[in-house]
Amino acid sequence: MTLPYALDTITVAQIAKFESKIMKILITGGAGFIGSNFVHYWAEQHPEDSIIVFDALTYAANRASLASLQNKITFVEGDITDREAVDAVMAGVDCVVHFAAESHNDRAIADPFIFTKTNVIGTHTLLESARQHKVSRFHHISTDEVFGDIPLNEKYKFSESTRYNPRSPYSASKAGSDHVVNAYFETYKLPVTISNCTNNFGPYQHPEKLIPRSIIRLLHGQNIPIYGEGNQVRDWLYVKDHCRAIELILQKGKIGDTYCVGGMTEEVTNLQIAQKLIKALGLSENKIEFVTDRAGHDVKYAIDWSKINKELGWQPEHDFDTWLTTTVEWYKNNEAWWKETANEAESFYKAQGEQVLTK
Ligand code: NAD
Ligand code: TDX
Repeated sequence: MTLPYALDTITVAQIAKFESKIMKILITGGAGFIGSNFVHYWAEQHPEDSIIVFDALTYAANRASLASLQNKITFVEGDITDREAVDAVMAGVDCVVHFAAESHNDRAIADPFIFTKTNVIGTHTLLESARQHKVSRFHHISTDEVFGDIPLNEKYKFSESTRYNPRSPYSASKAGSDHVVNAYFETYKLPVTISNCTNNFGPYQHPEKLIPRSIIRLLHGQNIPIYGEGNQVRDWLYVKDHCRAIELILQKGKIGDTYCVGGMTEEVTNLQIAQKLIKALGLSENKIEFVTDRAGHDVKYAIDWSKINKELGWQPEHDFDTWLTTTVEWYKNNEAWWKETANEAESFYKAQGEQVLTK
């Protein structure tokens, strides 16, 4: 059997596409948090490109995130597990940037099967369609959670060579998707790249996630619900820094390679984040409560981002505290964007039996 492409041919073709500047870019999950930030970023940085957003508009999507771009993008509502819909949108596409996924750990614990369906079958469906349509680049957005977690007393970090060891239904489904992406590179020479990034934060993040949930609850005069003892550590990455990293990978990344993207230079626990948010909102009283812990809660994630720094010249633009202040301001000024979904998120947590243990 002849392979659809020779690797050298694809590399040259891919470079030619990116140098020619005009590109048809398909962004899956573009109505979600990181996807919508990336659509804004790409439309601003590459106004000549044709942008198609493909999104199933699940509970996690918010059309309002793209409202100001209405005349600059094509929005297609569709499911990445639907091969016919995917084939229809893939025609003529040069580059796929794949964000669409079920992304929330607490929902994966409550209802895991949709995670395997969307994240593994959906990614596989896109890959097969991209192969048939001979796209010049498929970039897959993944997570540091595929590597498992790091004991709190250990100082090592995850890197591109860390063995996969997912511990939750969400991270297992993301790990599965990464393996299928790599298989399409090895077997069919589909020109892929992968980025494994850490916890993102910033505008347009669903109120179910720690930072927006905490800010919104403080704005409502409520407490921040901290799981367990709050000593868990995440490697926070501002979403715009992440968008710049993806752009660099698309422009200069090596086909078939993985890039780890993280943000922090020092460790900050969930409890410390809660304290920083209380201070940022000018509050002084104790606004923290300890609630039911997450099942199988990963204690620490940390990423060594030296590869993307050395090879592509990427680094975060500002430190965590600066970006956290920007984020707090955004939520203060955009209540209309989060009001409804914040109520839905709180109903979800209530239905899961979240209980206050101590204050
Ligand atoms: P999100 O939950 O905010 O948005 C996901 C988007 O995908 C939504 O718009 C949703 O409607 C869409 N979607 C879900 N199922 C779909 C389907 N079957 N077909 C088409 N569209 C579908 O997610 P996010 O936080 O923006 O994460 C984006 C990507 O980045 C995901 O792949 C996630 O695993 C990865 N990631 C996220 C983080 C983070 O901190 N948020 C960190 C690392 C990696
Ligand atoms: O109310 C809360 N209280 C709390 O203590 C919530 C919502 C979370 N937490 C804790 C759990 C985690 O230790 O805060 C930490 C962050 O939780 P999330 O915001 O739910 O993120 P996390 O589970 O770490 O996963 C995120 O980063 C990696 C994204 O949701 C994933 O999609 C990504 O892959």
